[in-house]
Amino acid sequence: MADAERIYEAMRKSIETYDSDAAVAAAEEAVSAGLDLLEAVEKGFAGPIRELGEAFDRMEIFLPELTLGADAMKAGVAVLEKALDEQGAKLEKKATVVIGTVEGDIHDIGKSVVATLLQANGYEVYDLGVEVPSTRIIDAAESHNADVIAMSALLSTTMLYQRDVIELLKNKGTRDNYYILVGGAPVTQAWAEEIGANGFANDAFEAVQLLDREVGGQNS
Ligand code: B12
Repeated sequence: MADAERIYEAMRKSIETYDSDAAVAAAEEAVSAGLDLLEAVEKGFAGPIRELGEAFDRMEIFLPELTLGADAMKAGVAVLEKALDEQGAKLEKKATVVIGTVEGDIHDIGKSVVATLLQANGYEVYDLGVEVPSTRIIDAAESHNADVIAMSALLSTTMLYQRDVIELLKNKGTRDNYYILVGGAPVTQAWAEEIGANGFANDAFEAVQLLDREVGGQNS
């Protein structure tokens, strides 16, 4: 669809030029044009932010620019999230999910996309934010009577906290109360198996499919 391509291009450009207002405007256009919002996140925003990350690795841009690009993406994604939340509010709840980015890790975009897509697909989601200490994740899972604990880690150093949470749960004797889902750029299926998580997903779409298969519907 030509209109979609034009909107994706405006979204891409907003990230490349670090322009939050343009990101919001393009995201609003995506919503009013009725585009598939997950596809819009991937095609419009996620590709360019990863390219900025690569430019950062090559030292062509520096941390302040990467941060501005991420801020633009967050502003645009917030618009898409709001629209997705409204879709989710109309659905019957499938299960309760507590999600957060683990201790020491400030990356929140991917985690928020996963949280939003789960919510849009009928899950009750408690998003604990970023840099969440392991004990807080466990406390929140208990207090919300969660079925699923979902943990994001974008750094190879912080993914160790995904294991930490599982070990703490084992020590408390409550490990089997939860379906534990892990993800984030450095996380793999092999890592999920090594630490004794129940599932791993590469992206938000896969996360919904996996939970629908494994836990979805248990509360309905
Ligand atoms: C944007 C970005 C930042 C922004 C974050 C802004 C924000 N508010 O989130 C800023 C500039 C602040 C930043 C900071 C840093 N960053 Co950074 N960052 C990135 C970058 C370029 C993109 C991440 C992103 O948002 N992608 C877009 C989203 C949509 O994709 P995603 O996060 O991968 O999420 C998808 C999947 O992974 C999955 N997913 C994610 N979470 C979960 C959770 C579950 C449960 C499931 C199922 C799935 C899932 O689904 C998501 C949606 O489809 C990556 C590069 C990359 N290729 O990932 C580096 C990257 C992650 N950063 C890196 C580093 C090193 C840092 C810093 C340490 C840099 C520094 N020198 O200060 C700091 C970290 C500080 C800290 N303590 O956390 C490294 C990590 C290397 C490693 N393996 O350890 C990377 C890989 C860059 C690189 N190649 O070196 N970063």
